[in-house]
Amino acid sequence: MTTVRSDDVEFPHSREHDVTSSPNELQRHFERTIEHDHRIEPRDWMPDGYRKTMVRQIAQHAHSEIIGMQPEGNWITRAPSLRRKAILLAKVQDEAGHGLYLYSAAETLGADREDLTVRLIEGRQKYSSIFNYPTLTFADVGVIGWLVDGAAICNQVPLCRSSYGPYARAMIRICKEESFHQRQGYELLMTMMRGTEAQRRMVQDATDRWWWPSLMMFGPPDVESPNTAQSMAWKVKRHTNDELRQRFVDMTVPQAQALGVTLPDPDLRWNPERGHYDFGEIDWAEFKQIISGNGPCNAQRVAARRAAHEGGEWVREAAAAYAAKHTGGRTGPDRHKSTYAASAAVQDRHKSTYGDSGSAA
Ligand code: BYC
Repeated sequence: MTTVRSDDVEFPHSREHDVTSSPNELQRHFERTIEHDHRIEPRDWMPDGYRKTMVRQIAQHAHSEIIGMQPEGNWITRAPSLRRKAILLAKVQDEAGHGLYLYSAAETLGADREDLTVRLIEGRQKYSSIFNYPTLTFADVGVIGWLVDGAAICNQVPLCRSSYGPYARAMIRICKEESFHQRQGYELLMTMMRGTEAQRRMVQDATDRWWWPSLMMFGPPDVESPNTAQSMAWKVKRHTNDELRQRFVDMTVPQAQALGVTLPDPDLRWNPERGHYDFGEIDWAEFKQIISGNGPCNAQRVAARRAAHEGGEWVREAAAAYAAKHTGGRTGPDRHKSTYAASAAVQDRHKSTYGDSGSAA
């Protein structure tokens, strides 16, 4: 038996095993990889359900980064100083980069980026609810950095230990940048709070509007989350939605106090028995409306994404023609496709040998 892992655990590698092992052995190997906290890599055998879950989550995450450029992008031309404009430009550009890492991670699972984009603009794939609210004043830029990026960090730091290798590695860099984004938001708000009474009112108003939507970013309550149990078992997610939401509240309350703003929740108070802050009921009806496409800005966000995609068609064509000329016909996505094709070919050989039962959904 070939062992390739560097630690002390005797560990068969699925690349060696793919063509010789039975479906049960493959499944066991996959489970042991997860159990030992190793990473699943693109060429490893994985159950179809795992692949689908990873494509779903990574694609939604990628779409969120790209759609998430819009609310803040709204303020680039109206930033109040050259310094604030440069910071905001850099931040929005970072979000584009995050989207690209994530689409690349999805491609390692055999997803096609063009197809994912079409699913997004046809409303067949989700993106984060948070980006369907309008940015009404420049204080929203600061509050997005503080609360939205703060929530993103709480949610995404554990994803650096997610079981799918390319996703976990992408998250490391994304989290470093998100933490810079959060600090820039907080610094902007501290500056405004030291300014005029009107500026302080703007910060409070933005906090009032973004607080509850930020809590919704963590997803439905655990009891209503259809994906959490399986994703936790596969170590895709390391904490439940409610655990991370609580962590965010506990982290943010002292930051609000230091800033001098009030969080808009009369039920928010320290609970010494639990060792956590209690907080009020989230408006889940609003959340459901938003993720069903009926939020204040859903139509506008998707229309802008569609226009950018259609307007960029000639650029993609030109880039593909240029790449084909310089690589003898092999373009970037094809490189991933060949990785996937190799992994799919191995799985197909299994199916022809053992039937479809090797794929545990
Ligand atoms: N918005 O069973 P559940 C950023 C969906 S980017 C919309 O709990 P799961 C940033 C969920 O997808 C922030 N949909 O699902 C960018 C599922 O749908 P389907 C994005 C939501 O996957 C630019 C259904 O509801 N972060 O921070 O176990 C500028 C049931 O939910 C939402 C990520 O994507 C939502 N809020 O857990 C600034 C992080 N919540 O497909 C900042 C990665 C849930 O079953 N993703 N849904 O119909 C995750 O960690 C998890 O996917 C979630 C949801 C915690 C979001």
